Amino acid sequence: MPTTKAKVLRILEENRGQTISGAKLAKALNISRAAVWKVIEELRNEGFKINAKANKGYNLAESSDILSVEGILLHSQNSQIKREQIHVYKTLESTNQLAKKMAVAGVSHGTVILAEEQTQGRGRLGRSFFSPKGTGLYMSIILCPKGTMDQAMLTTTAASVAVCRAFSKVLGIDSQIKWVNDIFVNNRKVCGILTEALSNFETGSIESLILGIGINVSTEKNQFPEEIKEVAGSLREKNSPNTVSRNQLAASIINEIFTVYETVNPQDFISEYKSRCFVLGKEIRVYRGLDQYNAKAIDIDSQGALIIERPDGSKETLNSGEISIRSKTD
Ligand code: BT5
Repeated sequence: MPTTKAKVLRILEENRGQTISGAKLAKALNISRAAVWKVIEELRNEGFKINAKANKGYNLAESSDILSVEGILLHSQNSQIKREQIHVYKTLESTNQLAKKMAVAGVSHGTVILAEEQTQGRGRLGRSFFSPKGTGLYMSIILCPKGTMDQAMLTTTAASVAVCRAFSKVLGIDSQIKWVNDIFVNNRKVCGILTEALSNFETGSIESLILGIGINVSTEKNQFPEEIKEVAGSLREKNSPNTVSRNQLAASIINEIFTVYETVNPQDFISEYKSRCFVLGKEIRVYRGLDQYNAKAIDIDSQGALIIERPDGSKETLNSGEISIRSKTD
């Protein structure tokens, strides 16, 4: 059941930018005007930009961009996602970390965890993901597949395509994929995906997949730490006229993920993945554990693995690992 606060927020979200009288809100929710005022104050304290005009009422400013269950539900056409499956936090160490705990505790397929900020956002192989407050989208989706490890790879592939589709639909932004899980806009990494699997020790089957998605929405260039300044970028650059509603973007990504996840024929999204994958045909450097070598990126197979060709002509299929594109001088 939504709380009174959630109900007020829902009405404000539905009428974003328009002023609604306190009396109308009070009547719609069957509470006193004083109670409405109290809830408005609570929302303001949480960071929502709500304007109050004497004798007129309240409006949620167009520029207010705080993540909320109500905001996500409003933009979600996916009837599968339920209010109680969306969990929004101000700050977390890592949404993937909490998602894992919740998956172990047995939450349902499709549960989503979001945070305004992560203090220990994680990348792959023990790396970190810079996750500052209020300017990014950091979320984890718990999926309970019936399958083997292959599905983890395919899920990351599907998720990359889903995120690109959401960027295009919500923002009209064209994006490219760097195998295996990075999404680039204007040659800069704007999104990273970390898929973690929880498997059943005895049967070896996967019980849940945690799909962690981190996006720089409006993080400014000078906000990024020195070591990633050259590679990281954001969806919305400074002074851009476009505002990005993170709730809308989150809803669209969730929607697209369910759509691709339930695709019967993975080849549908594999072909889109390939067309967006900018490493194909390029000379690359492969890093696998302590080993590293040169190769050419040839193709993506039906599972999302990268097929490469070594200088001696031998081919290899990479299920995981790290690559970089070599410049002519490398
Ligand atoms: C990733 O790892 O890019 C996966 C990132 C997944 C983050 C999400 S946020 C929600 C969920 N909860 C978590 O704790 N994690 C997931 P990887 O391919 O290993 O890339 C990490 C590398 O990208 C770092 O070593 C940096 O070089 C760079 N990097 C770090 N933060 C970045 C950022 N905000 N934007 C662009 N590049 C970044």
